[in-house]
Formats: sequence, structure tokens, C-alpha cells
Amino acid sequence: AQAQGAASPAAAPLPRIERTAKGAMLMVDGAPFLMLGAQANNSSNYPEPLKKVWPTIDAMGANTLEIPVAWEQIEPREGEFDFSWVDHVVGEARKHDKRLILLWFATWKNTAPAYAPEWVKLDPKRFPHMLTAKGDVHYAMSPLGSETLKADTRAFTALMHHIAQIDPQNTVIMMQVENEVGSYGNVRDFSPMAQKLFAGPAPQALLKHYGKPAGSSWAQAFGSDADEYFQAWYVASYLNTVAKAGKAEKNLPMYANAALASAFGRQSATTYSSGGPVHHVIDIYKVAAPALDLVAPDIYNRDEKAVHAYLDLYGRPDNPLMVPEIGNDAEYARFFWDALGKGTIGYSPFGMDQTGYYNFPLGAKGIDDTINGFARIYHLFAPMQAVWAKAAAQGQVHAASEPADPVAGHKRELLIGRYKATLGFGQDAFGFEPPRGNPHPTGGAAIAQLGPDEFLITGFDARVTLNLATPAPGETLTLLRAEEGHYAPDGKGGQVWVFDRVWNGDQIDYGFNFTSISQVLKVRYARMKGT
Ligand code: N0T
Repeated sequence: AQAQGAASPAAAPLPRIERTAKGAMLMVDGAPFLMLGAQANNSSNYPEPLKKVWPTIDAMGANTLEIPVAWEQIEPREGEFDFSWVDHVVGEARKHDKRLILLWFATWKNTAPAYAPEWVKLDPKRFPHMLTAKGDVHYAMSPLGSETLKADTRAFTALMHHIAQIDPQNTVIMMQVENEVGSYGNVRDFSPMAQKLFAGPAPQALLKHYGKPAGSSWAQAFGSDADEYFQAWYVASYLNTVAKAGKAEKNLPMYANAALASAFGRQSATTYSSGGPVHHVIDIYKVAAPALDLVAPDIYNRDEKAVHAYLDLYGRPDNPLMVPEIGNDAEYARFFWDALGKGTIGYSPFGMDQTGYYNFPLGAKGIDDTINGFARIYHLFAPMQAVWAKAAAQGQVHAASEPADPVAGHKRELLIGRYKATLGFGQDAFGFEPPRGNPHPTGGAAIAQLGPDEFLITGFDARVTLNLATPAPGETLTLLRAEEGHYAPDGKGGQVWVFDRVWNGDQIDYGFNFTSISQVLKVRYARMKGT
């Protein structure tokens, strides 16, 4: 007989999101984890196309693959489950030393039920679509379909049960519940049941959250927002039921991704995914869907002002920032720096495989020329991802990307304690010529404050200069040491700094100049009074 305990090593600690005073960390194997991710194309969720996914994921140096699990593929006939795809992708991920985020494509995929099994699609009586205000059948499923909710929940529960059985080492670190929920072209469900609910009082928890009188109707409480808030409430509640049931099988972090509304101003809710977790209904998701750890922006907007706004809107004390999708064109790579500076727990360009599909104009026309922009960042951070994840969660990371807008003067300034960091883009390494901008906006840099006068600095295509933000009278700054080094495995699952050389002379006289080479500096200053 086997000795007790020898057969099954202690289960690894579950992945979880740990809240900190200044942010959040994704914990994997009990350690901070910066998700350097990549999402495969939508139809890459079969063993054959998966072969065309790994070369890209490996080349990128990603530590995580986001890939779909479709309801139609795990439950082709009602109640008969087939998890061969899940087994396959988990096994393959282990071979490639990658983690997985599985995307549950079910009742809503880009708002539509396309990934639902045939037996769902063919039974609209049991699985009702929404009605429009005119009474027409809308393409999207109603969040009020109790049979739909029951069926989706049962399938997701079975999926999580299976993952709990086959994945004690937590190759799967997170679950995305549905994909870009909501509905286009119809602000809410107008079915008889929806009409009845809409006329009744809004949920007390929601009224309380918004400080509205108990018993108010949706329209009384929320006026012109009522239709969209109603839809958001019922979609979020639906996701909550699915996620909660899944977590009871295996308590992995779970999130919902958003097809975004415009970052500025309000459009008619019929022009975006109404009911989805767009930024102005995050509060509704917080109240209705506590089983979701976060809602997250899918960023397909090349305008840096909009990108920065989305990162600010989704990175909240009650909502850890994560970017589960961003376009895979070259200009999106640099936004990694901004996301990191805002404490993101992960970043993931979409459509990263060699199956030949490209979602231009959202992303690139092809990734051969754009992959390096992401890959160089991932290769730079991979050996020290835990260090940055931890520092970011403590609010110690300050980072920014190169502005495309020349009005910004091809530089950015960051306030870090008593210091001001200036990031200049498009400067020669020698001399004080002002920044001209890089040929394309590829630059970015990150600074982690390790102590009052000590910093970890890295970047690409950027000059980083540190000064005192507001020196006291007679106060001067002296650079004591700028160490170049790298992080290496410490043998205990951690990452440890290894000294390579000291930067001095030309290497420091004109700021710290980062090129396309991976370089990391540990820098220490002294603030001096008088002479
Ligand atoms: C994304 C992807 C995939 C500026 C598009 C974006 C993915 C889904 N949807 O390739 O389908 O599964 O999450 C929707 C963007 C809306 C239009 C933005 C206009």
C-alpha cells in the first residue's frame, strides 16, 4: 500500500486576485503574476488550429494563452459532455510551459448566441431571444430566459468540475465568463416578462447603491439611463449565477470583458453593446455580479487619449485593471507601459496565431511585422514579472508610453515621490537635443520605486531622466550608482537581481537611454543639502 499523502502532492494554492491598499495582484502558485498574455483567434479552439497558435505564443514569450471553450463543443447534445478539447489544450499548454485563461463562449459571444449548441439555437421557445421595442425578435438571447440560464450554468459548472479534476496544478488560472455580453441595436429586452419587470420596482440593492428611494421604478430611479441599467442588471445577474456556480466547483478568478462604449460622452445605447459592462455601468456589475472579480476593457481604439481613459475607467479600487484584449497592430504594443503604470494584472493582444485571420481594421493586417513590438516587451518582463506585479500592486510603478500626438512634445513626465521622471522619445543617446519622437511611437518606460531614492528602471526607445520635482532651497541630487543587471530564477520559484555592470560616463551623462535592447537598471540617488 502507498503511504498516505505520497500519491498526491499537496495541491498548489489556487490562483486568486489579492487586493492591496494601492491595487491588486494576480497570485499564481502563491506568487505575484503579471499576465503577459496573447489571445488566439476565435475559431482556433480545436486541436488542428492549435498547432498554429503555439509558434506565435512561444515567439512572443507570453506566459499565458487566452483561448475559447465553446458551449457547442463541450455539450453538442444536451446533457452529454465532451471535454476532449479542454484536456487537449491543457495538456498542450503544459508542454509549452504556458498558463491558460479559458474563454467561455456560450449564451453571448460578441452579444450573439453563435457558439451555443444546435439544441439551444433550434429551441427559441425554451431559449428565448429578446424582443425589440417594436416586438420583433432580436438576434441576442434574453437574459431573462430561465431555461437558458439553467442550461448555460449547468454546462459551465460541468466545465469547472472537469477543470477541478484534471488541473490540480492550475494550468488554467482564470475564466472569462461569456464574451462581450450585451446587445447591439436594442437597448434592452422588451418581452412581456421584461416589460413587467421594468414597470416594477428596481432591485433594492441597486437603489441603495445609487441612493434612490426604496421602491422606485427603473424609470423613476434612473431616468434616461433606465433601459440600459435594466439590461445591465439582468445580464450581470445572469453572469453572476453562471460564475458563482462555476466557482463552487473550482474557485478560479473570473471576469467579464466589455465591448466598449466611447470613452468620451454618451452615445445612444443602441450603438454599442447595451447591457454589457461598458464603463458607465461598472457599478451595476459590482452590485449584481460579486462573483465576477473584475470587468475588463477590450481595447480596439488607436487613439491614445481614449486608451488612457479606458485604463483609468476600468482600473478602480473595486475593479482590478486587466486588458484581456487589445488590437494586435504595432501601435497597440506600447500601451502595455500605460497599463502597467496603472497597475494592470495582465495584458493580451488579440488574434495572435498563424491561422491566417486578421481582424483589421481593429488590429493588424498581418502580425509578421507587429509581433516583435509585443514580444520584446514580454521577453523583457518575463524574467522579472513577479517583481513588477508586486510593485504595481503597491502603487510603486510609474510608466508611460510614447505619445503619438506631437503636441505632447514627444515626452512624458511622471511624479514619483520627491522625484520627477522625464521620458523623452526619439533622442540620440549623446547630447541634449530635445526629443523628436521615434519614427513610429514605439517607446515606453517603467520605473518602480524601490525606496525613497532607489528605482528599478527599464524601457524601450526612450530616455529616462530623474530630477527632484521641487527641490528645497539648496537641495541637490547626486546619482550614486546605476547598476545594470537582470533577474534570474532564485531556485525557489522567485526572481532575484543579478548584477552585470555599473553604468557611468556616457551611459549616464545624458539620462538613461534605452534602445531596442533589453536593459534593466537599478538606480540609487542621494539628496544633498548645500555643499
Ligand atoms: C472582439 C474581437 C473578437 C472601433 C474582434 C471586438 C473577440 C471579441 N470584439 O475581432 O471577436 O472575440 O471580444 C468588438 C469591437 C467592436 C467595434 C469597435 C469599433
